[in-house]
Amino acid sequence: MSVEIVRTACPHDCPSACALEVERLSPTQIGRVRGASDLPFTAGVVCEKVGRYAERVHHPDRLTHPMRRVGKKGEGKFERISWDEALDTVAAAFKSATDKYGLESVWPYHSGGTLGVVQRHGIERLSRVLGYSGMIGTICVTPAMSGWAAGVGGQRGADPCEIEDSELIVVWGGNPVHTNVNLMNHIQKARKARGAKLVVIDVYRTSTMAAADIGLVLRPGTDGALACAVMQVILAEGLADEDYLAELTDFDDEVRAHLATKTPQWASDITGLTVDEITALARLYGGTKKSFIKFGVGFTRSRNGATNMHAASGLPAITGAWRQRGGGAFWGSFDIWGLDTTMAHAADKAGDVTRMLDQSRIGAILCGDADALKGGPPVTAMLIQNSNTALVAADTASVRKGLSRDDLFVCVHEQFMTATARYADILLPAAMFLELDDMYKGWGHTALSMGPRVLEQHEECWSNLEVVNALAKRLGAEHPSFDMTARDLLDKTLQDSGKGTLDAAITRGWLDCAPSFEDAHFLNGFPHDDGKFHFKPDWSKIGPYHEGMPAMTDHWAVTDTTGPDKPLRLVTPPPRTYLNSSFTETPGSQRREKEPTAMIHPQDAATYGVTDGGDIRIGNQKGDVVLKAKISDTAKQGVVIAEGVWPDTAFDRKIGINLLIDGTPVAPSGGSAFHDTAIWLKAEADTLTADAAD
Ligand SMILES: Nc1nc2c(c(=O)[nH]1)N[C@H]1C(S)=C(S)[C@@H](COP(=O)(O)OP(=O)(O)OC[C@H]3O[C@@H](n4cnc5c(=O)[nH]c(N)nc54)[C@H](O)[C@@H]3O)O[C@H]1N2
Ligand SMILES: Nc1nc2c(c(=O)[nH]1)N[C@H]1C(S)=C(S)[C@@H](COP(=O)(O)OP(=O)(O)OC[C@H]3O[C@@H](n4cnc5c(=O)[nH]c(N)nc54)[C@H](O)[C@@H]3O)O[C@H]1N2
Ligand code: SF4
Ligand SMILES: [Mo]
Repeated sequence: MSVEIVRTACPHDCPSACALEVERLSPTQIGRVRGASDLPFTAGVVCEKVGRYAERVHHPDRLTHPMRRVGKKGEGKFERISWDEALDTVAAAFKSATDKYGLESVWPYHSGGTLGVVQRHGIERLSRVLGYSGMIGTICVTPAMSGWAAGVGGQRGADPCEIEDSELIVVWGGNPVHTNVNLMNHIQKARKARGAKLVVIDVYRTSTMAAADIGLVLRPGTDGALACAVMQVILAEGLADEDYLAELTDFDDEVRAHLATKTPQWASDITGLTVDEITALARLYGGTKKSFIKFGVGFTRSRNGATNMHAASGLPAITGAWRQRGGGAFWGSFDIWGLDTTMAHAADKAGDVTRMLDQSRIGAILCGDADALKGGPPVTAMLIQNSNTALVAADTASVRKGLSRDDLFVCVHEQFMTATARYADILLPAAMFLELDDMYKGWGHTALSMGPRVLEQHEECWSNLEVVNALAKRLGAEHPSFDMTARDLLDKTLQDSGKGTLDAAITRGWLDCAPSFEDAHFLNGFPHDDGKFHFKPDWSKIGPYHEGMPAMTDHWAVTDTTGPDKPLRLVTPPPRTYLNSSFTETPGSQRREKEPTAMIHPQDAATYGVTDGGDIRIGNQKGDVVLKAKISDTAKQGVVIAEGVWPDTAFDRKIGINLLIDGTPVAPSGGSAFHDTAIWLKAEADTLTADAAD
């Protein structure tokens, strides 16, 4: 068999958007997948789950043809139908919803199954052109973005490839060994080349922390307190760059007096770190100008997530590290791309959408909450692409109750029979990235990776764009994009953005969209009206839920309340080889992840009579789930770590762990507090005894 190496890019919901080299064994079959070496951020590295993508793209359980539901909603019983019949049914359902309740009762819904410029957001054209409800995508990075916007202003920062020039790298609230593996390669280069130190700040001893010189394990949702105390020491010990503060920030006597009270002892009481740990971090950070903070998103998935990001983002302003190559900070590059998506996303019609619904509040929306529905009509018809919302959204019991409504029509376009797919009235088979054309914004670096098609169409699987275009025709939607292929739209987008032709970009493999060093480091000012970093943010300009947010860099004590009924805190971070609920179907990932596990501190294990490897039940007012216990002092006492959003089948009540996650929007702009849940815990034998006694 002749092996051809073909270039494309990874579409998955990951900051890396790796440029890939795929072994093509035939027009319908691939072998190994490797990272391309010429894209500086990818640098030949790829995660293990995509390395063995043959397992996913050639998976026997892929959906292969359109289907109509024959069982109950959620049951997963379907019969085969043709594409014409499926699309006619969806169009008729949308029209009848519109006739009854108006255009806003139809809600096209999507998430990050693919990050493709064309295939991900193309669905929004339905809302923009036809007047359906639109969606504000909040499930992932909104709290991080809000916190960064409050202080820094724009969504960019120092290029992560500069880490190779750093002397001190702080990985804060992220676990790149699991979630952004290429970053580790750049960190290791800095350590080898110049003995750079790596500090990792997390709520448990992650795989990334295992590689660090210094690991700090704090209590969840307390990063703002740590950041304030580090600033207090730096200011008190004369390590701050006072010129920088005066020139490029709003730092004043009020902020100085405020931070002076945030002593290491104060922060120690909140974070659970020792005074020595906090002071040592402050002296190390304050004494190293070439210091690069790489923020993860994990530490923002708390009720106070945006204020934690805001507080920590002030550190490079205190030391003036922004002035240095290899210094400053980065969390995500969302405003660097300069893409004109007038055609690809009908961006010129974005303002025509009359009702924007919050993606994260899908449970409340589908259950008829008037506030979540913005006082408008109920949602009675949906097209869902790229999302396994029934499993991954907060408050999954409400999501499922909503999806079960008899008066709601749901079309799901999916690759597998997911929890969400089971609720579909019409279920459509989706193509995978190797079978379609797109390009991907590497939001954890600065390149736009080109992802041309590698394989022929699989069975009857269609791309997102093909489904949306075909549906638009049936619904009478008028926009030139509905007559265009993915390649047409990619070429048009690139050319309209002054980035050349698609063919040229594909030949290159990727396009660098990095801002200049000065812009990335805000040397000519921060993207606020006054050009300054804000220690005193105006939260009211950032989002609607700003009430009560702190006026200055601070710890905001609003995390889920523990008490006698819920004494512990649950954190649910990403595992290494499942990506949200994607890859939970691949044998290689299943072998590595094994089963849903909760890591429990030895003292808690003793308190609750938990044995290593035994079953435990954790719960709150929303419900409970059973997991395997692993006794470990990886986190602080009182903190339970359960990696992964496992499929329903892994749980006794056939509903996953997000049953326990609260659906209230995170301040100030929404999002979900996935790592901020107060819980009770029982050894499962106790539960059984208690149940038997009832
Ligand atoms: N293998 C794998 N890769 C992934 C994903 C996956 O599920 N699996 N998900 C993808 C997606 S959608 C995204 S958005 C990115 C996210 O990637 P990251 O930026 O890494 O963020 P998270 O993965 O959400 O969380 C990472 C870490 O945050 C820690 N954390 C939680 N709460 C706190 C806190 O209060 N303080 C501190 N300091 N740390 C805290 C968690 O313990 C975890 O180790 O990764 C992507 N890549
Ligand atoms: N407890 C807990 N919950 C979390 C998180 C957490 O850390 N803890 N993380 C949260 C985060 S950061 C995020 S971003 C969300 C992610 O939530 P989702 O974006 O819903 O992520 P997935 O569960 O991976 O589901 C994506 C689905 O899209 C499908 N898909 C992939 N490509 C395509 C395509 O081209 N077309 C179509 N039609 N479908 C496709 C996949 O098969 C998969 O079922 O989950 C959130 N939920
Ligand atoms: S690291 Fe992320 S972008 Fe790279 S191949 Fe893996 S999932 Fe895809
Ligand atoms: Mo995400």
